[in-house]
Amino acid sequence: MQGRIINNISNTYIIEADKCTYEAVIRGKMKLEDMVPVVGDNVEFEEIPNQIKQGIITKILPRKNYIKRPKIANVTRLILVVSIQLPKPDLLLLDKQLAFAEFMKMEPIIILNKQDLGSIEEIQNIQKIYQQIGYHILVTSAKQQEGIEQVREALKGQTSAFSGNSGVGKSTLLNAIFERDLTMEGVISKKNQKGKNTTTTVQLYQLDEETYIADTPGFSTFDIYEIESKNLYMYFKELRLAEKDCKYVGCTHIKENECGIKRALEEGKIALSRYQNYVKIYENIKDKEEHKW
Ligand SMILES: Nc1nc2c(ncn2[C@@H]2O[C@H](COP(=O)(O)OP(=O)(O)OP(=O)(O)O)[C@@H](O)[C@H]2O)c(=O)[nH]1
Ligand SMILES: [Mg+2]
Ligand SMILES: [Zn+2]
Repeated sequence: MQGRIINNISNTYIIEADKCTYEAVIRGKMKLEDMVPVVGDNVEFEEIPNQIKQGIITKILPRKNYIKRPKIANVTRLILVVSIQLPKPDLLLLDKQLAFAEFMKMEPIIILNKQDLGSIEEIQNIQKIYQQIGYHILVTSAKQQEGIEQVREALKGQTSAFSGNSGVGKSTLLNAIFERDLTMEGVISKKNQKGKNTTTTVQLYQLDEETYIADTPGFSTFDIYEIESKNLYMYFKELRLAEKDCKYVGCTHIKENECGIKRALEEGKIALSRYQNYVKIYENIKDKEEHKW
């Protein structure tokens, strides 16, 4: 049989197949190979005779991609959630995640949530930066269920993962999309010190036949360091475009003169915050590279 892993807690995997869920373990000899199944994997499994909806996973089908932290496979769309207030927009994290999405070949979509807490001007300032680059940016108010239909539309036929700082409203958005309280359905959230529910494990939800959505504890610690510093500009779409006007091979776009990217910045074709975040992330990665050995 074939199915998709939607949850994993220690050695137990929950598989969804033909509208049924199965509780499965890994076949003993599979553990010897280095591939271990993760949430999002499509797998082959055998039903255990005489056991109700229980199985043994025998094979992982080829993956489109694989994210290490949190462990999840076959994510085709990354939904990057920022809130306009509480917490304030973290554009450094957003730009990091956008670069990571480009690197991993996941299509990113930005959701600007908590519209009700911000002024039109604040919202438009952020919208402008990202629309100019060509990113899809949706404005929502999850708590008031505003803008949810356009989010559902953007998720169709994809496996999407929601990411963003704690408290931006990822779980609230998911509840609005599914029109039910998902966080109450499983052991996916626990109360943090402030007594709020915070997501702690990866769980895949099926919206319709071909649409899956992951609630995750967030990708804040994810491996941006898989990108080499010299290649970072390629994952900033508007920087990549301007790079053709750089004069020197191996231009880092930071200290050099006659740099196409710095010229585009001066001409207002690149937003200052994007460039500043590029420099910060570049130096971050560079630092890691130099301390590797
Ligand atoms: N005013 C306002 N509050 C919102 C909105 N969306 C979510 N909230 C509130 O923001 C708080 C955090 O929302 P969550 O959905 O738990 O945030 P999260 O991103 O899942 O947080 P973690 O699970 O910790 O990563 C809750 O108190 C929500 O009620 C919104 O559109 N407007
Ligand atoms: Mg949450
Ligand atoms: Zn340059």
